[in-house]
Parts: sequence; C-alpha cells; structure tokens
Amino acid sequence: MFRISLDQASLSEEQKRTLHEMWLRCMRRIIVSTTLAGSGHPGGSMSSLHLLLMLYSTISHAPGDPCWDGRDRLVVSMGHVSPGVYSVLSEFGYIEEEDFLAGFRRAGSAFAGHVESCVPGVEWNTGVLGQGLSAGAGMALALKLQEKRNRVFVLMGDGEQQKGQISEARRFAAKYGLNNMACLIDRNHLQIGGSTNAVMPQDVRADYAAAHWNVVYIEDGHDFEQVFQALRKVYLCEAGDPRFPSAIIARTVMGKGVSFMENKAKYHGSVLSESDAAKALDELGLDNPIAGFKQKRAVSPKAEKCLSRDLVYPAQIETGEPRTYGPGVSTDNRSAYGAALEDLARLNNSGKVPKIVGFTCDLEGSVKMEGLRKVSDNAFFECGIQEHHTATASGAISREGFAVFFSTFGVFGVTEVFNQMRLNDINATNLKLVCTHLGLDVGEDGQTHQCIDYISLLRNLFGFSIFMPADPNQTDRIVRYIAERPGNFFVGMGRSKLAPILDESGNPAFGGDYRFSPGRADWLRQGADAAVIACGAPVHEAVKAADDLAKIHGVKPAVLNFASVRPLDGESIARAAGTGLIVTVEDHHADTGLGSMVAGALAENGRPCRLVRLGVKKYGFSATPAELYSAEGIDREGIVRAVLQARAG
Ligand SMILES: Cc1ncc(C[n+]2csc(CCOP(=O)(O)OP(=O)(O)O)c2C)c(N)n1
Repeated sequence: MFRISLDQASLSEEQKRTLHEMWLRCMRRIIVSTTLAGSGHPGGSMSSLHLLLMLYSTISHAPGDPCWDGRDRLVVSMGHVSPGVYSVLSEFGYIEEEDFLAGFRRAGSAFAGHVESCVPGVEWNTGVLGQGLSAGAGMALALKLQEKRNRVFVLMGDGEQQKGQISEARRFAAKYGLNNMACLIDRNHLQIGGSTNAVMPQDVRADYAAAHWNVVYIEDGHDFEQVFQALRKVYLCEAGDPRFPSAIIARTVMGKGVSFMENKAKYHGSVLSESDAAKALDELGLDNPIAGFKQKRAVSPKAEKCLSRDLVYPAQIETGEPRTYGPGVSTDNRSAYGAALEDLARLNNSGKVPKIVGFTCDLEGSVKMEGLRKVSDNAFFECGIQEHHTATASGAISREGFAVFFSTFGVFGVTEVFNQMRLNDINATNLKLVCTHLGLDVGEDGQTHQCIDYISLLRNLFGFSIFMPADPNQTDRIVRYIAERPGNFFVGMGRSKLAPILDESGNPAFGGDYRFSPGRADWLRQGADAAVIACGAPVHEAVKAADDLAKIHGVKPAVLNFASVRPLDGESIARAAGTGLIVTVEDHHADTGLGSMVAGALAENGRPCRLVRLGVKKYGFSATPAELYSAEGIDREGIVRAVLQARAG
C-alpha cells in the first residue's frame, strides 16, 4: 500500500508523481461514476480530492482490516463527496473499482449517494451536514480515555461551516483538550446557492482561532506538498498550542482539474452529460470506459460485500444488586436513575479506563448525574448548552467500547436533537438516552418544557428501544438492564416524586427479585370489566383509579404497565381486548403515543374492542402536575370517568 511518512521533511519527486497518477485515476472514477449514475456531487469530490489522497497516504490504516483497532479515524462529514471517497478507497484497495462504478447510487449496492460505513474504509455515515466534527470529537475523546495514540481527522466543506453544531463541537474539543484530532476544510468558496460569502458570510479561520484551535491555512489545496506540510505540522505539534486540536483550511477550487467545471457552483450537485464527460476525460488524457460500464449497469449490481463491524462494547459490565425502594419511600425516578448510575460507576470505573461514561448539557443536578461525577470525574462530560453536539459526540463514543449515558430534559434530548439521534441510529450506536422532565409532569415550567412527543419521535428510529419506568424500583432495574447491553435505548421519566407501585398484596411490584423484561407488560391489577393500559407517571393514576372503580363502582378493570413501549407487548394487548374495553393513559400527545400504538396493534390483530385514548390534547399551562393531569383527564378521576362513560356506551 502506498504510504508516506510524516517524519520525512518533504515529498520526494517519485511520491509526487505517484500521487498525480492516483489523482488522475480518481478523477476518472469521479467523472465516470457520476455520469453513469446521472446524479451525484462531482464538484466537491474534485475540490477535496488532493486532501483525501494525502490523508489516506499518511494516516495509519489497514485496508485489509478496515476496523483495525490501531487505525486513525477519518470522518468525511461532507458525505456528498462520496464519488471522491469511493475513488480513493478503490485506490487504496478497500474496494474494487468495478463494483463502485457499476453500483454507484443503485439499489442493492453499498455505494450510496452519501457515504455509508457499510463500505470498508468509511468510518461514519454522513450527509446531514454539520455533524461530522462532533462524531470525530466523540471518537477522539474515546481514544484519549483509552490512552491510545491513534488520531482522528474530519473532512468538511466550507458551506458546511455555517452549521451551529460545528461551533458546539469546536468548543467541546478545546475544553477537553482533544489535541489528537484535526479537521480539514475544503475552502472552495462555493456551495449550492453560489458563493459561500453571498449565502452566509463567515470567517472560517477566525472562528476556529477564536475557539483556541490551531489554524493552518494552505494557499493551494491542490498542491500535494502544501497539504503534506500542513499535516506534518499538525503531526509534529508545530501548528500552535499543542494542547488544542488543529484545523487545516485549504483553499481549493470546485471542480478542480476539468477546465469547464472549475469554480462553477453548478457542479456541486450536477453531473456531466456523456458528451461533456467524454470531453473532460479527453482533457485529462484519460480513456473513456462509460459505454462498457453502461452495459454492466444494465444488470443488477452484484450483491456488495458489506462491511460487518465487530461490536465494540465493554465485555463485562457489573450491574450489582438492584436497590429496592420500600412502600414508605417516596422519591423521583430520576433520583433512582442517579443512584443506579452511581452504583454502576462505582462497580465499573475503578480501572484505568472507565466503562460507564456520562454526558449532560448544563443539567447535571436536575438529571441526577452528580453521583457518577463524584465517583469518576474522568468519565463525566459537562457539554454546556450544546445538545446537538452532545447527541452526536455521545453517539460516536458509544461505538468505541463504552456504556454511554446522555441525560437531559426530554425537550432537549429528544425533540431538540431528533436528527442527531436519527444519524446515531443509522450509525448503529450504543447510546443510552435517559431523559427526565417528560410530559405535563414538568408542571410549572410550562409548555416549552413539557415534552409530549418523545414516543412519537423515537418510534421513527428503528433501532431505539423505548422504556418508561413506572416507579423508582423499575427505574433502577431498567438502568442496570440497559447498562450491560449494546444498542440504542431511550429511558424516559417525569419530574415528580413517586411512591413505589404496589402489587395487589401491597408489596412493591418492582422491588426485590423483579427483573425487567422488554416486550412484556406488567399486569398490576387483574380484572375482566375493562383494561387500563398506561406508561410512566400515569400508571400511578391508573392503579388508584382501578382501586376506586372496584371499591366505589363495583367495576373491576385490569391495569397494565407498559414500561416497555417498544418492543410492545402485543399479546397482552390482545388479552386486554378480551375485556371489551381498553383505556390507554399517557402523559404524551394523545394522538401519537402509546394509545396510537395500542390502536395499531388491535387493528392489525383484528381484535374488536372499544378503545378510549387518554392523553395530552393541547400544549399545557404553567400549573402543578396534578392540575395539568386533571385538565387533560389523565388523573385518577379522569380515568374513572372514562371507564364508566365508555361502559355506559
Ligand atoms: C444539515 C443539512 N442541510 C442542508 C443540506 C443540503 N446540502 C447538501 S450539500 C450542501 C452545500 C454544502 O456546501 P459545501 O460544504 O461548501 O460543500 P461543496 O459545495 O463544496 O461540496 C447543502 C446545503 C445537507 N446535506 N445537510
């Protein structure tokens, strides 16, 4: 494999010649792939090509073992330059050129329009601009914690610099001294809408310098020697203050190498016609393989060898003995979460490298992460009011061998950062997103803080389990359960103090030997006259309502706690339908949460049953949770009323 050491003072003539030949072959691939596909992004692929080639020539990597532990990480944040990335990966032997050219942007092929990590050599799926620097920061933090010497590089566009998340990532990387990372910016001064200055003026160099990054500017990002010298400067810690990360800003030209494409914003996302592609290839002195490949593309793409990544997760997480909160104890779920997290940190973070890692955004006390911080300060990251960055960075580090908890309020950890969570999910992260202050249970902070869309949003993410513990005992057990498992988990809770839920004999329903089991509802009360299905804080109201209905009205409903919202317990729903009446209760938008899931399950299974869905039907007031629950009819009285009315017809 072609490799250049950053210890050498400058590039040899032979290396320059080789690099030029590589560049020509990659230019051919970029032109041919995009013209064959009839879509794609040739302009940025060409402007960043010298940067990519020099990166792959100098970083530590092993094409035969793309997930090699000792590799440097390269995140291509501007995922639209996939033709350039795949071209360079062909050059370095990660993939076969022919598979890429025949399969680019086709169903069944791994070579998607924006880079995906099923292609060997691609570290992180991107395409949603502005998230790559955060992902790189998460990886760099992981390497620091593990005391590894590998480095992280992030390639970004200059239009992309307009995203606010990048400022968040810059500050985070500086705060935590991530001098093992560097970014490279393809400064071609163009984006889709034209000049970057006209679209949104920005002083990229000043922005990085102001955040304490070392800035290296390259006058000509198409001069391999200049790119090499910039990387060398960073490598030798000569770029500035060695405690901080570095930014290499390279002046480049959109469409570089084809005279009639250069400096034209149009070629950001327009491809050459076949005749223009022929002209471009001719200008570069290259052969034209388009006709031959057209035939190859007439048949279905070969099933691509997709990279299956080894799961990197702590081999063994000690979960300890669950805590039981007895009948007399009243505490909030978030305190039970904090106590369980502290236990986990105590049990797992005494070695050189912590296993349990926590992130929050200026809400440490409210989300009860103080215990984790006190036990292992090195594993707790205060990220400031920078939720977008934190969502991505915590996702990225969760793929590097840590059990990662990100906690904030629901409106900030779900609603605010939905797209970051979506990209995490696409990247198969192992994040434990534990959100507090859900729903009307937030109370007087009012409607901006009352998150009522957590289920509806998270249901869209195929990989997220959704757990809503009913009380402190169940919270404790769910937190221990998720700690030892890879995958994405959401655990949601309100704000109020809750007494432990008691079973029909008066014992804590989720204390002692109870073990949480996803996809299994808890039948808290048995009854044949109706079934009340609830999750989260309203479970308490449902239990009280059932007791009232039995005592006062002689109606005996079953009560089911759906702590596992996803996976959903379809069997229990079918059984509950046997009562003829299901009432769902949730502190969530009434149309889009648990009730809608139950409705779907009933319809799909053809179960005839009356269904009443109680939930939030408007943005809430600034009032006590009790007042708010009463206003929406999701309190004890509201549930009693709903059951009696539905039974009366
Ligand atoms: C968050 C987000 N917003 C919008 C887009 C659509 N988009 C794709 S590329 C692009 C312009 C990027 O400009 P630049 O970073 O300069 O890349 P270049 O044009 O140089 O390839 C936009 C707006 C996106 N992918 N992500």
